[in-house]
Amino acid sequence: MGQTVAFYRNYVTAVTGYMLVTVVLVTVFLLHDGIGALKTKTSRDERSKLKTTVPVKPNIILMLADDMGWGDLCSYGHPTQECGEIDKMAAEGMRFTQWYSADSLCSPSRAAILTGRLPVRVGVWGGSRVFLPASTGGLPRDETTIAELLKEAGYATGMVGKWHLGINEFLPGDGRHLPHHHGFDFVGTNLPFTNHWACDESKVHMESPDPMLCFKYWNATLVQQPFRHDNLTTSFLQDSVAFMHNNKDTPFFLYLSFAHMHTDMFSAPRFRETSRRGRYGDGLRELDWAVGEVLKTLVSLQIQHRTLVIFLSDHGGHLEICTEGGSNGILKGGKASTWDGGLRVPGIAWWPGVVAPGQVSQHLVSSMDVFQTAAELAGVTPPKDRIYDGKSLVPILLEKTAAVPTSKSPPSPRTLFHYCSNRLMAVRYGEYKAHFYSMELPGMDYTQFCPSGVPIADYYTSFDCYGPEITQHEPPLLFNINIDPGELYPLPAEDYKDVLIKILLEKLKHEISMEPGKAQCEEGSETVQPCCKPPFCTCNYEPQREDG
Ligand SMILES: *[C@@H]1O[C@H](CO)[C@@H](O)[C@H](O)[C@H]1NC(C)=O
Ligand SMILES: *[C@@H]1O[C@H](CO)[C@@H](O)[C@H](O)[C@H]1NC(C)=O
Ligand SMILES: [Ca+2]
Repeated sequence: MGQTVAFYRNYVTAVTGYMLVTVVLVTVFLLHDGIGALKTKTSRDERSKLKTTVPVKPNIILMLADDMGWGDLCSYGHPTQECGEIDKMAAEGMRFTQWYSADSLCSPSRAAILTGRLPVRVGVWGGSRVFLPASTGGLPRDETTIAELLKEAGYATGMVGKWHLGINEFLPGDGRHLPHHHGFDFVGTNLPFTNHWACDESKVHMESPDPMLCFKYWNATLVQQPFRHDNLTTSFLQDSVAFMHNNKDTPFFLYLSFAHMHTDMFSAPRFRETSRRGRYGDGLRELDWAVGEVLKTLVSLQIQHRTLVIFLSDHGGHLEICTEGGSNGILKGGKASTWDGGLRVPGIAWWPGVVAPGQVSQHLVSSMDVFQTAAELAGVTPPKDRIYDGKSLVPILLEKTAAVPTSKSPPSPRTLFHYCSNRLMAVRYGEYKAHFYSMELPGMDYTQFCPSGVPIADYYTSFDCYGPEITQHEPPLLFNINIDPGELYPLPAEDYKDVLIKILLEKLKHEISMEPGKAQCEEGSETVQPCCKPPFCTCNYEPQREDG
């Protein structure tokens, strides 16, 4: 190893001159063309081709699962999870094998999906890396979300489910960071924070739910604290279906963000003990049912041919939660880390008549691509004064590859930057991935931490991006992800000089363009904590609903 490091150092010295020249060139390029030049562009040709093939201003539905791992679905190879509606959606559309989230935790990943930009640019980093109920920060108002972008094109915009992009700023009820401030005209039942494991009603983890962490809103109003789980998914679905009905004649954008598969595990009584995979599988079946109902609604309204539906997870499975943490399949690590298990997610696109059925795409794509895809489909230009990290998926969605993937690698190498908070941890460059830093794996003693498969603590996500759990790699730990998707066999630096040089140049170019947004996850105040009836903070203003 010592020899390799020495070799790498000499090598880096040798290329420093070359890199300096590049710095100058990149700087000149930036000054000359402005930041706008780094944006992805759609050529006129592509656009006119698009007009003839794709309905203009289609509806867009984004369904997001929470913490679902890459290996959790039947269609992604889980050996005991029942096959269901999501797998049918995949069979009728395009299933991506290399879809990457922009971050391995909830808030930053969601900020990136909605803005098409890396969380570090947006400012969703620092402190706890996610928003807590008492956080005073949130998704900054000057960011343009997909909802705001599409409103410009005349879309009706709706949001239902988990938000996790900030709640209040100054007062417990000011709701200054809630979805209605970010372009969503309709906001139904929502969890401004999350389905935390302290919300457990099954007594597996908690005697009783902690109201301070478990609250449900209708639009900007607190309606239930702590929230009940039995009718949660039904409420999300009913609100979504109502929104689709009300807007079937105008283009709409619906963001339906599920509480599943985040711990705690839950499902309505009729889904309990229906999966051979236990509590996790039961919850997944409930989520799966709701996804199927959304697609069926589109078909019954006869608008499926002008609706693109994307199903994603916000990041990988939460491994230290044991059997309640899902599966990342053959990938290494999980939630909170920049190993592929934390970042690679199930990603499915469905659009009858436009996306050919049975497609399996091996293209390297990112959750940040949804923003540019929406912009292209709606024919709107995103604000030009900022850098975007995604690109439109429209050309890929129109591809008609064989259902059986070919051995050809993707046409052009794509570069993805994987962060932990504001620290650049790893760079994916085409088939290669270089870790400059990596996070310790939750390689604990499972008999001690997971008695009977049930976790005793939720500690791993609190790992700091600068703490002792982080290892620096010099030279970077290099893997060929095409050959070694489990990131098990590092490649020797001396044999991959050319690759490392290219990666270092990409990294340098990226770092020059990087202006981190002001950290939003650092500050908090107990005075902004949502609480419906002090001092107990418990209430239920929820009207009776039928379980769908
Ligand atoms: C949601 O709540 C906000 C703040 O009270 C309000 O301005 C907005 O009109 C509400 N939206 C709907 C659809 O009721
Ligand atoms: C929730 O669903 C159950 C059935 O699972 C139903 O009996 C109950 O009335 C529902 N509760 C509310 C508040 O709608
Ligand atoms: Ca999550």
